[in-house]
Amino acid sequence: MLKIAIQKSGRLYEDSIKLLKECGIELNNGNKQLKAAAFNFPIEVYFLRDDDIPQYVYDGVADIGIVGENVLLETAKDIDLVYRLGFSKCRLSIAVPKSVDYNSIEDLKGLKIATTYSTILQKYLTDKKINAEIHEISGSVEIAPGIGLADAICDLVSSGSTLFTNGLKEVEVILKSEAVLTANKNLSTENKAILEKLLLRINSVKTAKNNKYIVLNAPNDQLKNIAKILPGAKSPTIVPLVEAGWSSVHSVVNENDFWDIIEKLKQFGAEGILVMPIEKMIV
Ligand code: PRT
Ligand code: ZN
Repeated sequence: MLKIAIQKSGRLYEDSIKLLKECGIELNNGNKQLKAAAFNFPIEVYFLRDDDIPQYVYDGVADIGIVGENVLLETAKDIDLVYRLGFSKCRLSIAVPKSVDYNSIEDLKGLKIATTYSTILQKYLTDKKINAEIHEISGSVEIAPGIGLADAICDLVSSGSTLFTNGLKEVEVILKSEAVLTANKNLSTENKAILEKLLLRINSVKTAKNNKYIVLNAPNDQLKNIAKILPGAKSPTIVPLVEAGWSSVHSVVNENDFWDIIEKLKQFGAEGILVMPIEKMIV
């Protein structure tokens, strides 16, 4: 039985549960209890505060856990980062009052910086050879400059509206963070095998999200050109249409190249292009 720790409530909770669901893992009960077993996969889910998850994974109370990379790095526990999950994206940044004339990182020298991320900030300042004072506080970091507690802050930013409403501007990005799957370094052979199975499922869900299934009609004299730009999983499927001289082409395209490919397909005379989401993709 593999024990996975996820956040009990907060920004990571819903996407963590959704991921398990997309992996076909059904839980017996909600997050009202401390833990819930899955009835169709050998996994047990522990609902915890995100800050505690790295410690529990390190101690082996949980075998694996989902946390923000920011929390993983701040707690600095010796556990593995096994998969970048791509949700709860944010950045850890330094911000100063809007009125401050800021030109380079040198301008942080001698300042007092309020943060809840003192470990990551200290490492960053040391690496950049900046001597500044770190003032560790436990919350509402964004109000620190306004009440005269600090000259600058170091906090998580996503839309930037918290900084904006507090009269601050983002001047340095220290870390780009997202939710990650972490694991204890000494998993049993049995649990390693379960983790491998889980990773296969996670990977197929993530790959599917990054790809689209595409179907189109093309004139036969352009099939060679079209096959070149639609590699698909291996190569495209080509089926003749009833109408002479035309074929239907089926393939898979990556989200990143999507519009480039569509433009080229149109140049090669493709018609009736259909694009569909893929639920799972095992490559
Ligand atoms: O109760 P528990 O301890 O489990 O939860 P928590 O309150 O400590 O964490 P929670 O749920 O707020 O965040 C969990 C994780 O979500 C973080 O560790 C990050 O990895 C990730 N995440 C993504 C964020 C944000 N985006 C985010 N915007 N965490 C916090 N914020 C806060 C930020 O601290 C600031 O106050 O939102 C504000 C800034 O947002 P914008 O949109 O105004 O820029
Ligand atoms: Zn927390």
